[in-house]
Amino acid sequence: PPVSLIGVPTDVGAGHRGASLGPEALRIAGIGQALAARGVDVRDCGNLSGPPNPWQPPVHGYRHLEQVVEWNRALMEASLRELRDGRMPVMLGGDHCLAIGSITAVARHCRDTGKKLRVLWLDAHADFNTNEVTPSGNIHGMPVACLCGLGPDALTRLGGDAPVLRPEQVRQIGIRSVDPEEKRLVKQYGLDIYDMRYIDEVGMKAVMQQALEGVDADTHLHVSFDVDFIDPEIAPGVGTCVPGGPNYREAQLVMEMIADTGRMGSLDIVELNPVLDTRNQTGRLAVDLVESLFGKSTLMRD
Ligand code: DIR
Ligand code: MN
Ligand code: MN
Ligand code: MN
Repeated sequence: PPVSLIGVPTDVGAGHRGASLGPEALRIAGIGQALAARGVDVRDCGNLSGPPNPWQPPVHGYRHLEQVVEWNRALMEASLRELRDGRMPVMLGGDHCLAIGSITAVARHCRDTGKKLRVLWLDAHADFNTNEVTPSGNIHGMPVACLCGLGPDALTRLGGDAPVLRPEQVRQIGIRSVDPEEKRLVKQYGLDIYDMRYIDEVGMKAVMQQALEGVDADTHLHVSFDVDFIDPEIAPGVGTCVPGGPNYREAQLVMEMIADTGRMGSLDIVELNPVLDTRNQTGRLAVDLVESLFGKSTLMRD
């Protein structure tokens, strides 16, 4: 389908400033041209606007809740508009709090069109904190919990009904940093987590086969790609680096196997922080991986 790039220059959900510059870094790394070169019909919708970052401490365990709600409401509406227009929204983030608005829109669209929704969450983190257990108050550490109905009404009911997702619709890949109380919650909710230990043991190919099991012609696949998923040796431009992530080829294989399904209907690219990057290295790597998500393959498979 045709693609709509939606810039979401927010860092109100993060603990470092700078992810708000991510959309421009992705554009400068050539995301639009790269997709056009794949034969994709691309439209850049420009950036959404929202409240500035007030840089305040958390209140009741949430930092900038009001601003996070406002950004996500704007994104949910913009994304739903593109989906209803028959286009694939590609979110240029921005911090990972934006997945609340983006996935709420996708879930609504799936309900309207009778599609099954599967979410692939590529991340070093489980993003399943609540205000009661968060060590930071940063809402980018909470989107999966909010989507599963755990969180403030303003976020869990952005689209009206909650929960937006059942945990069994989510597959998390690359996880290697989960806070102690968050660990208890993901177990309680039965989240399907392919952590780095499991990836080491069975290999990325088997992991992806399992994560994509049951994806069929009636499935809308949403990919939420937190750039800190990738090993920080090759992707330093993120606010929360965790060593021991997928290497270049493992990350490519993930993208290639997603592309092979032909079912990706929406994509978040989040947490790229150009302030912490080296000559846009991480931005360029993200674009390289996104090309694979759209079917670019190596010579041997063409
Ligand atoms: C940590 C870091 N788990 C927190 N989280 C994320 O603050 O909740 N970093 N998502 O990207
Ligand atoms: Mn992360
Ligand atoms: Mn994340
Ligand atoms: Mn490339």
